[in-house]
Amino acid sequence: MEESRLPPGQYVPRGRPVIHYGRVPSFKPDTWDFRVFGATASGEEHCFTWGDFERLPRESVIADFHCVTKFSLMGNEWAGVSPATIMRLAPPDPGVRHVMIWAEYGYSANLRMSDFTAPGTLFAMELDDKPLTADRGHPLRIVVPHLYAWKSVKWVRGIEYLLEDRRGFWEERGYHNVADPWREQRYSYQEEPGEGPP
Ligand SMILES: Nc1nc2c(c(=O)[nH]1)N[C@H]1C(S)=C(S)[C@@H](COP(=O)(O)O)O[C@H]1N2
Ligand SMILES: [Mo]
Repeated sequence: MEESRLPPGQYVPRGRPVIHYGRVPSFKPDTWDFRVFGATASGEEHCFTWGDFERLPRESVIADFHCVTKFSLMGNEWAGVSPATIMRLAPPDPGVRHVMIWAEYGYSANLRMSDFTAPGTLFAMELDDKPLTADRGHPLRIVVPHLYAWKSVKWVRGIEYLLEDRRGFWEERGYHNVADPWREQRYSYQEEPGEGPP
């Protein structure tokens, strides 16, 4: 393992830990939907069924990911739908600078638009050529490999375009609003002016 691939304070564990808050939701394909709401260009909400979502063009990304509890999972190959595809079909208002990712049971994480559209960010449906397992976020999770992994929301059900930044689940509970592991942005007390909502 190249030393340079591991952000400060991180280690590579033996297994591949699965971690989340609360229970693993069950997937019901008939009622599952993916909603794009908030500050859309048209002002209307967009809604994708599972059938719609499955037919979207897929891309893949190979990336490491880094949990703030200090383990890193190296060399994951994710396949799924790029944020650019969603933004093309459900465009944001030009003033949108932030996105809230929403999951089952109300889990959420906020992203700057620049992190949402970064090259490694993907709405993943597969990991290492297999559909995601239930505990890794089946049927859909976002991966934001360049930020701490609490931003890589599992069981995603929608996104909300934001004109003003707002904290998500862990960001409200003392974790850093931006969450760059290379800068060890772990906790909200480390935030510099401009890195979080007032
Ligand atoms: N919906 C949801 N997504 C979540 C979480 C969660 O509690 N709920 N935990 C996050 C955290 S803290 C981590 S480290 C990663 C873990 O992903 P993994 O289980 O695939 O290792 O999922 C993230 N996504
Ligand atoms: Mo985490």
